[in-house]
Amino acid sequence: MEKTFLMIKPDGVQRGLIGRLVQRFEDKGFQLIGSKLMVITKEQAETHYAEHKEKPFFGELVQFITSGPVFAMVWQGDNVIALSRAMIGKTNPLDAAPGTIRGDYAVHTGNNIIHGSDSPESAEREIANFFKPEELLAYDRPLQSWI
Ligand code: RTP
Ligand code: MG
Repeated sequence: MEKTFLMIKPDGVQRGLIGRLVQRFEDKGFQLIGSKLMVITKEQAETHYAEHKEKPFFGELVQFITSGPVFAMVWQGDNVIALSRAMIGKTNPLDAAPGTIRGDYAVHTGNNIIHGSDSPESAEREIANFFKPEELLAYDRPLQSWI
């Protein structure tokens, strides 16, 4: 089944949103198969955001994402990559529709609460950057067939 990497950024952790955000993905029907509260290293941050290396905001982005604890998660489900991106909303909260996470909780692009992988290739790379294989659990949920 498809997997994605979601990460509640330092602003989301500081604002006490972990529980509410986890709830949204559980309510949708996705399965949490790994999670941890962690302060990510500069190296992990630079690898994670490597596609933005040449952008003017790269330094600020790495500084922000390493500035405090994040809540790193791996979620599983059919089409979880695209569906969780839809739940997260557009990068700039000005464009993010109400009802999306960024639409509901964010005001500025720099503090946009949560990250979600944007493709199967990114998901695989990002999961490997933050989790060891043994930190991900496979477990049956009897109600899964109703989702
Ligand atoms: P993310 O990777 O964090 O899930 O966000 P995203 O896919 O929606 O957006 P992306 O283009 O990958 O940008 C990564 C993060 O960089 C910051 N950013 N700042 N100042 C700016 O113009 C700017 N553009 C992007 C945001 O924090 C964005 O989430
Ligand atoms: Mg991105």
